Amino acid sequence: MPRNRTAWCYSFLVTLLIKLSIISSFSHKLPTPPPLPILPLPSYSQLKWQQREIIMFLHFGVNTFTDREWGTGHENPAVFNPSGLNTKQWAKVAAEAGISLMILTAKHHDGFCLWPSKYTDHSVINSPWKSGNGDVVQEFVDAATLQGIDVGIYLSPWDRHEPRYGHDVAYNEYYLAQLQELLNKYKNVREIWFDGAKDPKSQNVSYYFSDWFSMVKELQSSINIFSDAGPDVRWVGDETGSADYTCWSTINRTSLSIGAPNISQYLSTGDPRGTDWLPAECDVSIRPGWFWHKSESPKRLSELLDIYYNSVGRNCVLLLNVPPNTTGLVSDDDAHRLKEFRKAINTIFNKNLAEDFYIKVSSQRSAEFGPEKLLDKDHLWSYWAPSADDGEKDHWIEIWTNDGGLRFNVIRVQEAIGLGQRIQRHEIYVDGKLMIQGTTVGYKRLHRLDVDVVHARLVRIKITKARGLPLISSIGLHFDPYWHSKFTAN
Ligand code: FUL
Repeated sequence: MPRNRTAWCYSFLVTLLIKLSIISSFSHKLPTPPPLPILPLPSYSQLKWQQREIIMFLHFGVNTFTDREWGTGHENPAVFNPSGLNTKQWAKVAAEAGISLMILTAKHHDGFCLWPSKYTDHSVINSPWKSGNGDVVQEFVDAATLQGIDVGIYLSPWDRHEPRYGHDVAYNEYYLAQLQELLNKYKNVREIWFDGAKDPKSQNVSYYFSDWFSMVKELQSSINIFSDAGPDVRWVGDETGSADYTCWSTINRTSLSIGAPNISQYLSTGDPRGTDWLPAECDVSIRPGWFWHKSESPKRLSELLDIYYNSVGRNCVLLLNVPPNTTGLVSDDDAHRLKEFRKAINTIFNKNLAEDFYIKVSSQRSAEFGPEKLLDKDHLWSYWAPSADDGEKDHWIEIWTNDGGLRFNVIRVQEAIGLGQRIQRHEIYVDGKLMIQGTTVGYKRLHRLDVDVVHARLVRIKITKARGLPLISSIGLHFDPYWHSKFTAN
């Protein structure tokens, strides 16, 4: 090849490469960053807790054997004698119900401890069960761990047995000693439960909550502390398994105190102006009582589904109590009902009918925040975001089909709560007709329509009021065959 031809080729190639790199540096568009969050935000542990949806509570202790709900504290430890206690069975029942966290009453109001506490005689040590050598808490933790289920502990502040109750310093020292005992011995406790229940006629004691909470976090930092007033999870204000129609995960903690009267409505709704992220937990029992009683039976499936819609479907976590019986097992009736409950939830929600249809949105922030994010499996960090300056008063999502083929009775909407809870009001139209006038959404909002089934062409979800731009992580249309069904679901 002649020399000047080689030089020409070389300079041509170099020019081409420079041009290509200039073009590609223009065409390589970096992704648009997520919008700014709106405070307050959940902590990492609170986000994990929220995704659990259903937690199992287990009330077990001397009351199981005395057929009471609140023990007197004078029970003889000899009454605690389960003939076939099998915590593996509890964990199996929980696993089959899709539960990822179980909370056990390590000590209820009667003061009887299910673990061999060295600070009291009122415990399994003085019971005939395993000749006083047993530890229910340890067996519970081991069985749960084996099933890959996390554990939580309830340690009743009110103690009707302990003679130190009524003496502030002495009782708080005793209580803190037991907290240290439990949280040092049993690792990876994910939730600790403090309630405010107490007979007004019993002695007065000031609980040193700040000391308790600091000690808990010192011993296990990823734990969520539940109480009427948090600091991580708040009580919803009732024991029916139901939150208010409007339910914010935000609230002002300064307006709360543990065991205070007249705050239940505030606890149930939360506060859009709240400066604390403190989501609500709805505790309810599968049976009328918290402890197992021979005369009682589990709630019907339809009742459990109502509870699910009114708790998980209103931005809360459901804490469902399933009490072991005198044998030390979850009763067959309860286990069976739980299995049905899980099956029903899966039947309703495993199929998202919206997936088969066309989704249109009022606008989008950029290519990364498009409507396809509404249908993927990530319900936290992948979300649709409208454009900040689309000139639209309301932001909306439409689900379309040309043939009227939408057949559903439940609508699901979820916010990207990792960036704050925002939606204050929303409306849902089906074929132009207003069907739902909703308020908050939060992690998950479920609307079960007041009809057996809807056949439609167009569903429009309109956000009419929000703290900032709404960020929606998921939507769904579902069919609930248990709703108003012809056969009785029981
Ligand atoms: C209440 C207690 O008084 C009940 O016995 C039950 O443990 C419930 C979950 O919390 O405060």
